[in-house]
Formats: sequence, structure tokens, C-alpha cells
Amino acid sequence: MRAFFLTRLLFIHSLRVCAHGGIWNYSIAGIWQPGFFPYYPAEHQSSIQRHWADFRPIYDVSSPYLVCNNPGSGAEKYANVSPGGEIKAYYPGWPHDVGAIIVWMTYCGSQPDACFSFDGSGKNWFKIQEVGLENGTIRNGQWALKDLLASNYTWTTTIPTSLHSGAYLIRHEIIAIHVPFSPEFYPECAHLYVSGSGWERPGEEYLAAIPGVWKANDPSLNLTIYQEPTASKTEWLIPGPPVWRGSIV
Ligand SMILES: *[C@@H]1O[C@H](CO)[C@@H](O)[C@H](O)[C@H]1NC(C)=O
Ligand SMILES: *[C@@H]1O[C@H](CO)[C@@H](O)[C@H](O)[C@H]1NC(C)=O
Ligand SMILES: *[C@@H]1O[C@H](CO)[C@@H](O)[C@H](O)[C@H]1NC(C)=O
Ligand SMILES: *[C@@H]1O[C@H](CO)[C@@H](O)[C@H](O)[C@H]1NC(C)=O
Ligand SMILES: [Cu+2]
Repeated sequence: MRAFFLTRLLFIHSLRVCAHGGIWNYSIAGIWQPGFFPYYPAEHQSSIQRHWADFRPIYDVSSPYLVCNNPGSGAEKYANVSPGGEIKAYYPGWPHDVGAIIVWMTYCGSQPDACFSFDGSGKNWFKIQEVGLENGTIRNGQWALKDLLASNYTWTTTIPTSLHSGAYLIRHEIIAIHVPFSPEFYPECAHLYVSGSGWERPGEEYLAAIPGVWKANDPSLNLTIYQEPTASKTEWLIPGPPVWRGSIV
């Protein structure tokens, strides 16, 4: 009993001390989708979310875990969504308030279960949403992460209305920049099947490889928000290709 309590305390304590996080659940087209939770045994879980090991970030821009976290495999399910459908991702207890949120997709194949055997490699990832510094200064302004904290830890994304049907990975990525010269990447992937009669896929200029898209010396990633001249800048360029929105219908 005592040992149990100790373990429990250590567990809760370590969550506080680490003070990082990730996506615990999704709500997709109004249907609640439990995520994979890294601190529960894997064998009792079944999720659309690819497995991840813990709340810690990825620091290395060339890490294979940048794709879908560590190990970034092993989702048991996929969720159906229509073009124009809404995806809400929940980050309970998310602690950081300076940084961006970028949502990516990549095509796995035409069969609904095609993502089960796809590792996310290739220069085929495209952004469907990105929010960085919205207004104010780098040090104190309104960042995507502040929006996340102000909305019950919920991040909402819409699937482009013209997107061609098929199986896709959706990849939510937080880039937190509160630690000087040490950007933190928090990628999370889930399996989707996009139905409907969409007809478009993004062109070459929207595509990127992950890892590969981020550069360790990018001035938007390798910076300190606490010193001038950076602190009072009112612009922060979101790295990577432009967002693909498809034809607006
Ligand atoms: C949300 O995710 C957490 C962690 O995986 C899980 O404990 C909880 O049951 C989930 N909530 C729902 C409503 O599925
Ligand atoms: C800054 O952006 C936030 C979020 O979009 C908005 O609520 C707020 O009104 C903006 N503030 C100013 C001064 O524009
Ligand atoms: C806040 O998010 C949690 C999931 O993390 C959800 O269970 C709860 O219903 C949400 N509350 C509101 C007011 O949306
Ligand atoms: C990041 O910036 C610091 C300070 O200018 C510099 O010392 C360091 O080498 C840079 N890191 C990379 C990977 O470029
Ligand atoms: Cu953290």
C-alpha cells in the first residue's frame, strides 16, 4: 500500500516537474476519440493516435521521432472525417505560453487503413493550419499557445474542403520557444480517413519532408525571447512551406 502511494506520488510529481505535455484526446466531427496515453500500459489502449513515450519534447531537428513522436507507431484505429470537418485536439494541463501550433497532413494511400503501414517518410507533408505570434511582441504578445491555454486546452482545425479522399496522417506540432536557444518540438499524429468528393492535393511548393523541414539555426527557432532586439520584435516568421487551404468552395 505504502509503495503504491509512493509510486503514485512520484508519478504525479514527475508530471508537474517535467511540465511538458501532448494530446490526450481528440474530438473529430463531434465524436470523442480517446488518444494514446503514454503513462498507461499500451496493451489496454486502442486509439487513433500513434503511440508516444512521455510528455517530453523532441529537441533534435533531425530526429526520426520528429515525425510522430517516440515511437510514433502503433495506432490501432482511424477516424472518419469529411472535407470541411472539424478536429479538436485536447492538451490537458499544457504549461507553455510562448510558441506556435502547426497542423500538418500527409497522404497514406487510398484504402481507409493505409496509415497503419505508412511511416510518414517522403517530402509529402503539407500544412493545413499555422498560428504563431498573432499580435504584440515576441516576449509578451499573443501566441498560439496562449490561445490554447485560453480555450480549455483545446485546439480546433478544419480539414480543407477540397481535399481529395483517402487515408491521411494528421500531425499536430507545438513549437515552444520559452527556453533560450533550445526550441522544443511536440509532434503528435493520428490516423484519419477523409471521405467525400474532394478533388485536390497540394502542389510541390506546399510539401516538406519531416524531419528535414526545420533548421537548427533558423532565427525563428534558435532565439531567446528574453533579450533585445528579439524580445520587442512584433514579427515572428513561421518557418516551413505556406499553408495549403485548397480551393475555397
Ligand atoms: C482522454 O484521454 C485520457 C488519457 O488517455 C483518458 O484517461 C481519458 O479517459 C480520455 N477521455 C475520454 C473521454 O475518452
Ligand atoms: C491579439 O490577438 C488575440 C487573439 O487573436 C485577440 O483576442 C486580441 O484582441 C488581439 N489584441 C490586439 C491588441 O489586437
Ligand atoms: C474541456 O476539455 C475536456 C477534455 O480535456 C472536456 O472533457 C471538457 O468537456 C471541456 N470543457 C469545456 C467547457 O469545453
Ligand atoms: C544558436 O544561437 C546561439 C547564439 O547566437 C549560437 O551560439 C548557436 O551556435 C546557435 N545554434 C545553432 C544550432 O545555430
Ligand atoms: Cu515543457
